[in-house]
Amino acid sequence: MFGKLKEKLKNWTKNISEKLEEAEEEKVEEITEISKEDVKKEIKKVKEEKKKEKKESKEKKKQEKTEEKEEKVIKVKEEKEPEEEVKNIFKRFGEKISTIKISEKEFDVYSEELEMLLLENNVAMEVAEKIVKDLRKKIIGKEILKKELEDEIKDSFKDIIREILIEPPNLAVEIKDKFLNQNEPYVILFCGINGTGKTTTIAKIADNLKGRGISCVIAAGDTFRAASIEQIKTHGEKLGIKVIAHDYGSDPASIGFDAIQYAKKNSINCVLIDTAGRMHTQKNLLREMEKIVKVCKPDKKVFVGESITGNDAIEQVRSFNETIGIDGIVLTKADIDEKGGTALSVGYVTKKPILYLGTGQEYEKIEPFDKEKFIERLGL
Ligand SMILES: Nc1nc2c(ncn2[C@@H]2O[C@H](COP(=O)(O)OP(=O)(O)OP(=O)(O)O)[C@@H](O)[C@H]2O)c(=O)[nH]1
Ligand SMILES: [Mg+2]
Repeated sequence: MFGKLKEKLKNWTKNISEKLEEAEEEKVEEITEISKEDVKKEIKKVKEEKKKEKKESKEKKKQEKTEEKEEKVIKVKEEKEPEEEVKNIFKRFGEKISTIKISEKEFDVYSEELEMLLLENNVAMEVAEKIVKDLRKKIIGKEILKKELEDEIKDSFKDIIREILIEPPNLAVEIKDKFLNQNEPYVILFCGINGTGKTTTIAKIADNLKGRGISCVIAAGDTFRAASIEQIKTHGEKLGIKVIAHDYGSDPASIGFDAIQYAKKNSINCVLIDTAGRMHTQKNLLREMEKIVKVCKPDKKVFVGESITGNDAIEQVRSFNETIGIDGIVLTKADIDEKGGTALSVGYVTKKPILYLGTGQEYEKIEPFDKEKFIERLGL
């Protein structure tokens, strides 16, 4: 999962650290060469002074013993000076050798490459630009210990991604809270284009919630696609979860409404409403979603998109968000997504959290979205 983006990011951070370190070493070598010259000159100067003093002291041979002693003390003191000077110079350069300051010019060489690799791995343009801009702000001009350069870049990345991803709410807690406080079922409406995994996700979530002691009822709101009602009924039977269904062609809003009434009567905690897949460009079908929203007043309107579709998923989620105002996102098929950029972008462009990742076809293959786990998966 997300292996490509992980590998590319790893290569990029390794590459930029190594290249910057090499460039810095070349600079330091030059400086050190110059400094060696300086040291030589300094030593020569001190030696000449000492010679001159020796000569003078010979001339003063006849002076008293106490004066000679004093001179010796001065000599010893002066003999130490060249060593001190060498030490100081190398101390100064030692500090320079162990730290790096990345300049704007140096960063620019690598930033284009970074932006390209992000775009190639399904990161939306605005998100790629934000990452580059934020990384620039974080690392340019900062005094960084050479041996910590790669980690410093990785840490900066981590912080940026943490900022981009939105912290998801705990759905199970919200459902329980609503039921406890209002004695009302929590209603979740699922939407998205055809075949993204809405029905499978509903079955997975129902099963997941059941495991947490939360009861569910499913509304078979896809009355359009052939065999859709049978499909969801089969899931319900397998999982032991009630499915409310009408005939094909009937109004999905009224099925949702009936499921809510059933939940109220039977003290069921949560209602999950399935809908027919519809293209985000079909305005009349999006308006049908508005009607379901008006009638069922869902607590959460969840967009279900495929992790693998990249920019298409971004367009879809934008369109659904504009029509019905979504509250959260489920990204399915993350198990077959090598890129990972959709997960990074889809929340940022809508400012809505990813609630779950679908990670396979089986019921247990669903994970509540975890920011830190995601960052870890990117190898950061
Ligand atoms: N690998 C993988 N496959 C998935 C995942 N979620 C769903 N699928 C598969 O995707 C296909 C479509 O799933 P559905 O749940 O029928 O999708 P849908 O959005 O309800 O489709 P429509 O009702 O036709 O719009 C099925 O074969 C599922 O098994 C997932 O997380 N990973
Ligand atoms: Mg379906």
